[in-house]
Amino acid sequence: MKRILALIMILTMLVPAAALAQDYPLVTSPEEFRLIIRVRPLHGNPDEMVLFQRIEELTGVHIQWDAIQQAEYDEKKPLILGANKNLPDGFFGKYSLTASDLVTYGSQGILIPLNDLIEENAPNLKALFERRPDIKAMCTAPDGNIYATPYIQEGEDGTIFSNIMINKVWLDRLGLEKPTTLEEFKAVLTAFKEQDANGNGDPNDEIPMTFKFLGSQRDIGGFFGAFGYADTLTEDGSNEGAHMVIGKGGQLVFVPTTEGYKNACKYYYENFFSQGLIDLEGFTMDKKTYNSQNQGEIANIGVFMCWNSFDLGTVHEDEYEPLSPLLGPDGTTSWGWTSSQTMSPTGFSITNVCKNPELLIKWVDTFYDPIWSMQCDLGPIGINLKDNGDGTYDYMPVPEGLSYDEFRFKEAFAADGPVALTRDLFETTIPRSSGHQAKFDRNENYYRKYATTHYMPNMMLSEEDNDALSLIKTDIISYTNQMRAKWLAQGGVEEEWDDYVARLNNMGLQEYIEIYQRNYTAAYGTQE
Ligand SMILES: [Ca+2]
Repeated sequence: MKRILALIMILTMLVPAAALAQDYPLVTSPEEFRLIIRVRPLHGNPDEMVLFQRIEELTGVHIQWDAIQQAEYDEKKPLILGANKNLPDGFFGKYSLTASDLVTYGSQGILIPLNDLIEENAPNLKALFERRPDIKAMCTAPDGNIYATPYIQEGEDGTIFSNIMINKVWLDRLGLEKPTTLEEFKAVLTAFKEQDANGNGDPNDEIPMTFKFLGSQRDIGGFFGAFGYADTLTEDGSNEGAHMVIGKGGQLVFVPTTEGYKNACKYYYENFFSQGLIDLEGFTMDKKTYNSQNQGEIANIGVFMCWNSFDLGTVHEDEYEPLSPLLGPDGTTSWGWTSSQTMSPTGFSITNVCKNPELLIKWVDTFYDPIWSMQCDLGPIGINLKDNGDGTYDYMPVPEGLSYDEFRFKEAFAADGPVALTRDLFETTIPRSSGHQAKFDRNENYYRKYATTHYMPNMMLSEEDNDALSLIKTDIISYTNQMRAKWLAQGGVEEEWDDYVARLNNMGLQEYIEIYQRNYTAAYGTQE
């Protein structure tokens, strides 16, 4: 039954798009555009990527790629946009512009509105917007204009970032079960710490649990959910709403001034950090140090926070199993989820110097055809993917000596392209890689039912709101984060709480909440 439904879904989804498909090639004589593209160290040279060569063969459009490395991008971008000189015809890719760039440079006329261009020239995007009004809403700026096409990747299920992995070999050696409550978790970490869990005769070389403070999926923001709401995982809250979550009736909540947050700080300090059960190095270590742990001959980490099970390398990966969020003292818990990691309003933008925006939008619309989206993100058919001939695809084996990502990023603009890989496509047409499948399964089997804290989504704010936030946001976020670290590592939350709340209010916390609330309500109403 599920398969039949899936088949009907593909047919209803693809047939209208196919009927409206572009006429290729798009031009009868060669046409050229110059595009800025931000490349990661892993990406191949865009001029040599098989993906772009095939798109050129199909469309007849030549692209002069102006590639800028990730490390230099933030420095170079404002020079290109700010001076409004030497503008390219467009900006290509998820990180080529930010949501606030779209509002700023869109309102100045440097980026042109795409609404009508899409309506008239972009059948794939038009079909996507009709099928997924939520995506269209995300792409629409406060002034009603669409200044960029989106990036959508729902295959891996990045809606739930953070996973907990626990060493099953250690549990078995010590005769312990997987813990389900914080109390049991404390007993397990205590045993890991004291009972030579890795069995090498040295009772002092185990780190019961490691994490990286505000290091995204490596953080323990999710653990606050055992006392109410899960909290932000990143330093500035980007992608996870800056400590803001969506409460009942679409009312936003600033988690770090809730009673549950206060209780969580006290509990984790008293029961875990002050007991040496969670590594204090987690507050200061960098990402590279974090990821290079556990590489010795014998595993020395009991529990770690991660996106993938191989985030601490593959040497001891097999010893670990996923752990569900632990239940708090009242028998409940909540884990965080977000839509912002899988959906971004920035995929491709056109500037006011482009002489033929109709052709350029037709060209980029090609990337929103499901099969070209797939190849842009996962690699070209015949290189990274195998066509099974029945409307489905498989992964080609990774050549000896390359990692999967090296293989994937070489010939395609993996991870950052203007693509729409929606969840339904992964259920019908596109395979998940083994890593993506594992992440998807972990989320479904261990986290989904606890994922009740919805982090505030990224929103495109007006320039006025962005300006108002820029005066207060940094202070509020950095003070909040600093106090979270202090209370977890050293305690003192109860004594300092009232002063802390008063100080946040003086910094403009109520205005901060009001700005986000107004924008959230305008976009989503009372949605939770
Ligand atoms: Ca040991």
